[in-house]
Amino acid sequence: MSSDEQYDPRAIQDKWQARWAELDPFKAASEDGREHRYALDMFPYPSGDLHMGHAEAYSIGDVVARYWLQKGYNVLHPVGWDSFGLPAENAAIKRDSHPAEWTYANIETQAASFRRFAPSFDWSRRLHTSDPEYYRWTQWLFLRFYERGLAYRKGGQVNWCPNDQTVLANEQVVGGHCERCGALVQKRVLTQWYFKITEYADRLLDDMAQLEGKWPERVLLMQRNWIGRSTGADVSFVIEGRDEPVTVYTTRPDTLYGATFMVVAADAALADEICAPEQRAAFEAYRDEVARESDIERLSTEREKTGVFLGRYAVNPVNGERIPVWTSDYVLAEYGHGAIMAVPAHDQRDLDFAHKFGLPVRVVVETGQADPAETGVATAGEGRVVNSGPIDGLAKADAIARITEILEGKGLGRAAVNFRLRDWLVSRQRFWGCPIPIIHCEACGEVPVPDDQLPVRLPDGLRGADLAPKGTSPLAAAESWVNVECPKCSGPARRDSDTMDTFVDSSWYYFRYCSPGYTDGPFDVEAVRKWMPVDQYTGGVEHAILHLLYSRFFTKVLHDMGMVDFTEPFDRMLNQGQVILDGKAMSKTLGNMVDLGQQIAEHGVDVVRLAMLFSGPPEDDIDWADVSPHGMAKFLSRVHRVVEDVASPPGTDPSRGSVDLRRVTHRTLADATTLIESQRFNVAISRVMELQKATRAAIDSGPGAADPAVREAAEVITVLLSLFAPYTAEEAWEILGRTAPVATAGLPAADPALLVRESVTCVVQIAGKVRDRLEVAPDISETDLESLALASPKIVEALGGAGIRKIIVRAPKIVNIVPQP
Ligand code: ANZ
Ligand code: ZN
Repeated sequence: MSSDEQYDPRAIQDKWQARWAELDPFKAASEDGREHRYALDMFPYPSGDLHMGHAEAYSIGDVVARYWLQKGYNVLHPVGWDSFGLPAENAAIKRDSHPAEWTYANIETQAASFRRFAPSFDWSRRLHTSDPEYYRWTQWLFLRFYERGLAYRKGGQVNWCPNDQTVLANEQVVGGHCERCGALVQKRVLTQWYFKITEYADRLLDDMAQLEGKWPERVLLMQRNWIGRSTGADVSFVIEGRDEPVTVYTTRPDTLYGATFMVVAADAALADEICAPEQRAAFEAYRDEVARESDIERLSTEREKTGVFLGRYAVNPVNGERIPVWTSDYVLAEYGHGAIMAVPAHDQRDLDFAHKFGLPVRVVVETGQADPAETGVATAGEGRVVNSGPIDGLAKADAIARITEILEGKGLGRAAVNFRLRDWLVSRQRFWGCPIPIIHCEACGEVPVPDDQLPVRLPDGLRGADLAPKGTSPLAAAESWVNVECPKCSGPARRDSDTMDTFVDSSWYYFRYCSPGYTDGPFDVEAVRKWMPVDQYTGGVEHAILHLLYSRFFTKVLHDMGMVDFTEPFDRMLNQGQVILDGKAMSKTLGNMVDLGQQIAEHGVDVVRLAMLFSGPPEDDIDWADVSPHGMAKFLSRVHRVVEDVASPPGTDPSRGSVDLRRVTHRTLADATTLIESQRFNVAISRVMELQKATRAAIDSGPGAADPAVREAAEVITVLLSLFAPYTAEEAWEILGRTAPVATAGLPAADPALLVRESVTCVVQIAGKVRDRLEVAPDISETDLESLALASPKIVEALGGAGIRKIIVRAPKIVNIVPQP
């Protein structure tokens, strides 16, 4: 290319996209002795084309993958689609088509956009979770879970629209109403499939020790809170007129003497069972009201407390006191034992309830704070136990230990642990998902589909209105599909007509990438041993809880099955921020969307990528209004010109070049490595910008374009730029007379001899006499120099403990200390 040719981002995109397709530089290699790295991006859901959020996430993930490539590692950087899910089904109903049509058309659109956006994907490993070759193994895994007792059925609550007569997914419930018709959503109990994730609750918590310092702290915190391990005690209360005592779970057994009433969850079977006849009508009306509330509403501390007296009394096991039993919505049926002892003096919810219904308040922990009965503020802090017989005077921890011991001794209670985590409800009454590979036979019960009959494919022939919900799963209507022979007794049987939550599909896709075409199992154990755990996982913080928890759970089960030898799938995690506009997250309703395709058409891919990466640390939000695509475009064309000006041939030995420029080049190389490894991509880019400036200056007013150091600098700029702006870098590499692709050119090692900063000698005097000489940086600050001087052993010794009257610092040359006389 001649030197007067302009930098044209669009032309180089078309040129290199075609060349890269031929070169295929990003295929992860089979074993070849190099170190491995696995860079994983959260795979996309195919809803329309890629948007700004994708652009950001994949730019970030790509820096990491491309950095590892330049370091010479064998890199696995795959791509695939999370392609089952409700939006495809809704689109199919609306357009009278099949969800696959919408899904695969969108995948092709996204794939084309990805190719243009140019992440360093290994396209040969591409997968779609809705392909039978993939979901065959989702079903296979389901069956292994089933055999281990980790997949089971029980009655579970679903959202039910009484008008549409259908089950609603959580995302179809908006503010308690059906998204389709606006009717008030009800709770219904249906038999559902669950994964027993609670069996792994302790390990999911404890194994987080492996992730400390490698995952964002807030993600670890969210995981911890979601699992919610709490410790306390189970305590038995006798209910008058009932043989079996009722157990309550409490984290504060030290407050047992302060229990002034009991509360049973309105939707717990116990409430229904013990309700006295005269209270039944009130109770049932209340229970129906509660059935319409979400757990979030129920646990809100802002709402006024509601409840009904059940007309019964319980007996406090430690002091024999009779306390009334109430029902309320703030106690949840599914947590602990669905019933609590209420201690209004020390629990705010209980205090609010006591105030509303005129129930007594008794202080049993003296905290020094004002009386809760008067202030309306429960005292939850530390203090000394009072009014509590044998545990009076004890501090909280001792009181808990002592009372638990007493209860255990009398068989009235014991120490207990509770988890907030519930089993994972995996069945969905939906069409576009992975069919559950179970057959129901009247004679044999649940019968797993034999492995050699997998996959259980989705039935053909259903489309459009056939997929609309009809009370049960649309699959149940496909008679010829549903009715099968029992694999065990050959009698008439029916297929399970539910499909799996799409979170099941995404809980194991990263294993599949290690051996995508594998036909003897979900993955080749050896391939997984080679590539995994994932070295870095990049994706949105919106998946910080469920997706990661489920993936961690799957990995632990696979570990217990002997299929993998690690227990955590993702070694490091990076959550990118959001792309926002004028301070608000981009959204269709706010109308503040910026169209990615249009941005790319206007500025080119490299500018968009660079602008995203340069805007700040990757975990921060990007306000597109603050981003300067024009500044980035200018920088790229400056790089282009520097490269065109290089006047020495490829392979020129840089060692005879300008030392000043070489120092900048090697300092940039060294710093860029550290900056990229600590994910400060924006700072790394600004260092490349500085190097570009220094090179420009060397060409224009320094040793000139033919100096070997200029070529060295231009090549380092180009290789570093390939992490952020691959098209411009590739074009530059060609102009420099090198062979494509620049992506695997390799990062030269920084020469330590060129990293040594120059130093100057500083004289340290005491009362005018030279006592020490220090080698310091020429730009050292006065404060740094002063503390360096005072820390010198020779100075400490010479001062001999004398105080200091005055210090005069003239950085970097002289420090003069005037001691006390
Ligand atoms: C008496 C008490 C006194 C309590 C006190 C707290 C403070 P975590 O930490 O979440 O495990 N509780 C127990 N089961 C419940 C349920 N099904 N629904 C709602 N609340 C329930 O909280 C456990 C505490 O929450 C328990 O300790 C119980 O109230 C309440 F000064 O018992 B506590
Ligand atoms: Zn049978």
